[in-house]
Amino acid sequence: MAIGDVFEAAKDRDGLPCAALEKMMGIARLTDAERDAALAQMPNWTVRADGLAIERKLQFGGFGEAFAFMTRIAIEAEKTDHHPEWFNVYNRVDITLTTHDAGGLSGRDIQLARYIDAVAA
Ligand code: H2B
Repeated sequence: MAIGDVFEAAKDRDGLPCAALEKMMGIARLTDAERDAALAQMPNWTVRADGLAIERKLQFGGFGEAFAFMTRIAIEAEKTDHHPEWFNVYNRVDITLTTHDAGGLSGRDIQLARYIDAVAA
């Protein structure tokens, strides 16, 4: 078996690198094809102009709702040790996801984006 096949086999059912693989290799940047395949399922997210992050803007009924949402995301971020960059004014939350440890987008950003979509739905 070629080494590339081993990496393929270590991906989870969403095609993202599994935790064991990340532990061995460091956090892998997504290829453009992996990024585009993931984003095809996530219409609320756009790729930042430099290609290194994804962005979504949300609006809520007021500050309380926005902050309650942020609290849920913050708890998940702490659990998974992966944190959003975000900007909040009153009922608006603008989110940028990128992986500092990878210098760009990784599977962790996709996982957090999916969580955010589920909470916002
Ligand atoms: N969040 C994000 N978005 N990217 C990271 O690379 C990252 C993080 N790294 N949260 C984590 C924390 C790292 O700094 C700690 C030491 O595990």
